[in-house]
Amino acid sequence: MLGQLGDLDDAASLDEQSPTPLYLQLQRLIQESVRAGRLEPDEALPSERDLARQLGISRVTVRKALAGLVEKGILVQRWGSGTFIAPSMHVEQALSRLSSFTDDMIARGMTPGTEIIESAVGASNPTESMALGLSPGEPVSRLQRLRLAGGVPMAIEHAVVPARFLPDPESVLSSLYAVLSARGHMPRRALQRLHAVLVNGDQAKLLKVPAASPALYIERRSFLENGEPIEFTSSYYRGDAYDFVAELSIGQADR
Ligand code: 16G
Repeated sequence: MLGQLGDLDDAASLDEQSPTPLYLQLQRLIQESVRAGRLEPDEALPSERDLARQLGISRVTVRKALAGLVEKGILVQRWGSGTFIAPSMHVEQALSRLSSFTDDMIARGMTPGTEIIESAVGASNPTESMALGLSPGEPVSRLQRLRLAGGVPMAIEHAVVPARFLPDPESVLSSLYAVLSARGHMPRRALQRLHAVLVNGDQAKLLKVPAASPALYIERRSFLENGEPIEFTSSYYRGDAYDFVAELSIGQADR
């Protein structure tokens, strides 16, 4: 099995003289192999003992390295059967369809999860009033959530909804769109813009990625059938987990 692990069976890749602790070097080696596709989702890692022997390091060091990667969601430990590369969490989302996180994950056979970080009603700030077409200070419900797929953090979302459509943000326990839809306020159209960013320390902790990892910052403004703004959401999506795909066709004017 070690033969399939590419760099991992190259003991020379770990440098005992380096100021970087060996467990961190091993973590980087495994992460790099996952990124490069040398280690595939669901692939089993050799046992701690085999890894230690092969790399010429102690089992304690191997255990520490693996535990750190389990913590980050890169490896999973299955009792009785060993340590595996985490299942693929790569998601492609069509940019042309208005869908909710919950529906997107279910459509891909993943179990959506939500951890509420904060939910509160307050006076809209100038950015929120502008985005939602509200009078300055008009009340808004704010909802900050960590979104997960199969228990793995995928995105941090900060949604702002005019309080007249959602007076009780604490009623949203999982899907925002399900709650809005049940109240007859389902978004029908949205404008979205996105750009690349690096996550800050707090975001990295929540998303369980190394500090300063790449992410996609996405802003969505959605509207009701009658054109009224219903949602202004800013999200940080893990850059390694998401592809946004757009279908393009030649417009009338170009033909
Ligand atoms: C998506 C939307 C977000 C919306 C959420 C509702 C993007 C970039 N963002 O994550 O704006 O609030 O879905 O999902 O697609 P929910 O109904 O599962 O809460």
